[in-house]
Amino acid sequence: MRTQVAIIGGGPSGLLLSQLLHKRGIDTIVLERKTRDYVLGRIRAGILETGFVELMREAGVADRMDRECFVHDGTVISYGDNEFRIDFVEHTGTPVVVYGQTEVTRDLYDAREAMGGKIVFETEDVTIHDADSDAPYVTYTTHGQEHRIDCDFVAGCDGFHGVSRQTIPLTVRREYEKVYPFGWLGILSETPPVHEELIYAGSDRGFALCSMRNANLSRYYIQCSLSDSPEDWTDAAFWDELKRRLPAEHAEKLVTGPSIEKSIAPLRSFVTEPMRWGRLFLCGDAAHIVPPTGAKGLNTAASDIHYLYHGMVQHYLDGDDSGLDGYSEKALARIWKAERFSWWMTNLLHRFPDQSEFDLKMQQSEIDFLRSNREAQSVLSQNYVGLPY
Ligand code: RFL
Ligand code: PHB
Repeated sequence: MRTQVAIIGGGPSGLLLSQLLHKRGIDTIVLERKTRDYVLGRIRAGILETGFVELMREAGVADRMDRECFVHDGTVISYGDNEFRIDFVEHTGTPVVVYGQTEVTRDLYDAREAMGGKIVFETEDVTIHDADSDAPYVTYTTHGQEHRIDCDFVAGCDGFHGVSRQTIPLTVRREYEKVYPFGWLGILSETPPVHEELIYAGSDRGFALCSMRNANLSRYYIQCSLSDSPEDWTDAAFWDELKRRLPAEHAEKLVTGPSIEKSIAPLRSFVTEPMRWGRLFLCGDAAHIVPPTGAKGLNTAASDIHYLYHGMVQHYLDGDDSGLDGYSEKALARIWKAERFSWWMTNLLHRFPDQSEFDLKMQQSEIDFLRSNREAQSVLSQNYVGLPY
């Protein structure tokens, strides 16, 4: 088989790139390790920057999103019973959009299938060969049979645990990582959200987040210990702990119900440099991870796809390689800012095991400053709605 761009990974990054390139007449094959249902069963991001929304529109897959999404002009931040609101639109003129990653991915799969896009599921042993030559190729097996795809470029969109990043030799690759000493326990429940906007809640017992997917589907998280497993937490214990971390006014209004999904995500900051090696380009979680506190993971994947897509279009349609040559530097410049913001939001609102009394005072002063200072709120807003591409 031959294609122009072999895409490893059928998550949001790989599918969005495939769909955008297809619209410009550039041929791709997507290789996904799991089944479509498995990918759609992962409950992840909920908040989209407008840059992401515009990319979905450009890809021709925004109709359902435009109909069903919620637009949020701001968010609530609380500590104990004290809360304040930050108005993104007042500070930046831009809101964010609430539309789940599951729905984004479903829309992309539907569009790829409708256009006859080539997606191979349940691929095993995907291996990238000769990425630093002019003739790269990818081999994989499905149902016991080995296949080979010759291509011009390989896009590594296979997430944090994928093979693409590992293909770059350690003599070239430099990795930066911070692992946080806690995780997020998340549940999904068919209950109305406790508040019309998200609530990011710090408390003496740890962080909590009230988010949503739609008018009768809520997504809640609490900071938990890394040694916990979802089975340790009954629904009743989760709701009790969540209420303790929210301002009383919201805790009283919280509608509880059975969880329909419960999982724990560890928190990590991670960046690999460079994001390009020869004809291999890394995108999304394959190249970088942020703790979810700033809602930046999927959104940084989208900015990578934006840069790579435009670089590929320049290459194929104009014979100009400057976009591809500048990809790594340009993508990383935006990534590091999102890394900083996510790290800062995480430090602002979580309880750390080794925090001293002094550290707690610093955290409290930072929250007080944010509450009372317009410029600080503006800085948070600019980062939250997304820095320009
Ligand atoms: P994905 O989604 O991990 O997709 C990679 C795909 O590659 C496949 N794969 C392989 N395929 C073939 N061969 C191999 N060897 C392969 N290895 C892996 C995998 O099966 C998978 O289908 O990466 P992608 O596409 O880069 O997308 C990144 C996003 O999923 C991620 O950044 C976000 O979910 C992060 N995130 C959030 N991001 C936001 O922008 N806003 C949020 O509100 C937000 N909330 C979150 C989040 C992530 C969370 N978790 C669970 C980590 C909340 C949580 C709890
Ligand atoms: C979510 O709805 O899953 C969500 C929202 C905001 C975040 C992280 C996750 O910062």
